[in-house]
Amino acid sequence: MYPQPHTFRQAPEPDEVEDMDAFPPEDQGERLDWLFRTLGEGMCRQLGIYRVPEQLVLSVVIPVYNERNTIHEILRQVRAVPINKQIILVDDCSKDGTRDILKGMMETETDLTIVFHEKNQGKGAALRTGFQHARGQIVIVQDADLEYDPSQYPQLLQPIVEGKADVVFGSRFIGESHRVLHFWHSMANRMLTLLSNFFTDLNLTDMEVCYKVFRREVIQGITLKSDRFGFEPEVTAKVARFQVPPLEGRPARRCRIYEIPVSYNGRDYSEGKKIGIKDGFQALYCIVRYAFAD
Ligand SMILES: Nc1nc2c(ncn2[C@@H]2O[C@H](COP(=O)(O)OP(=O)(O)OP(=O)(O)O)[C@@H](O)[C@H]2O)c(=O)[nH]1
Ligand SMILES: [Mg+2]
Repeated sequence: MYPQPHTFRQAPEPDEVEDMDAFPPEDQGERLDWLFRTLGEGMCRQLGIYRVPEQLVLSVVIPVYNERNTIHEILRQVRAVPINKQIILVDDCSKDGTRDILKGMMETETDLTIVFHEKNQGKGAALRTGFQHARGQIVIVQDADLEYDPSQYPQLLQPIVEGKADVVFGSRFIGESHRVLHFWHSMANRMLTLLSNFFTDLNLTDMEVCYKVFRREVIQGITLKSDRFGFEPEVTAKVARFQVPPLEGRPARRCRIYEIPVSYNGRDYSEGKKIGIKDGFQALYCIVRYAFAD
């Protein structure tokens, strides 16, 4: 990772923070125990009730570019998730007033780590900066628009919490509710996923999804180069190749990847959708490039 020109304010280390949204509060833990005893594991799962260990800290990395209409609401939703969190916001040199909003928050909202890029570089570059500041055991990517629902974090984390996965991808195409939008856009997504799978030998259904969750060692052990939306195919190719180092007699192994259905409240171009055909071609290029090169 090469250094980015940026200024930042680092929130206190997660385990030193006293007034974080600590979870579960005592009675919450008891309530969960009661639910698990009464309903059983299987039923709780079906109802979307999951346990997240109290000592777990989730680093939520939010790349932000011109999101003044949604920044307050996305932060409210992220904070409302009952998990210990480190929230990292990376402003990618917004021009619509978002930067001033975040500067104001630096004074008052001490639970946030806020980083400012001095020039616009793209989502991939913003994420690289964010990952460098991550201190939690697990790291999730959260877009700053309101297309994805943070209340799904407990479910997305579950395969890692249970020790079954090193990386979890959300998927908008396997069952959860989603807004019905453009046919050709979703076809392009599926074609890009297919081509990516062809080279990575993974059977993902949604390579371009925002919700990607990593054990911190994995994402900090990968060197990322794409500045813009090439991040998605690049990180997918590199995760597919990533070797988890040997541990306590266990040999090195490939990363274990899970997919979890996520809901998707996609926005339309009239509502601020920015991604376009150019980004599709860039993704295509990145799929082929990172299949063969690091
Ligand atoms: N478009 C864009 N987004 C950026 C940039 N830097 C950071 N981001 C953030 O990256 C996230 C994803 O960007 P979006 O434009 O929503 O991309 P998307 O969800 O793939 O596509 P849309 O359909 O346009 O929403 C958002 O949180 C942006 O604020 C940038 O240079 N351009
Ligand atoms: Mg978006």
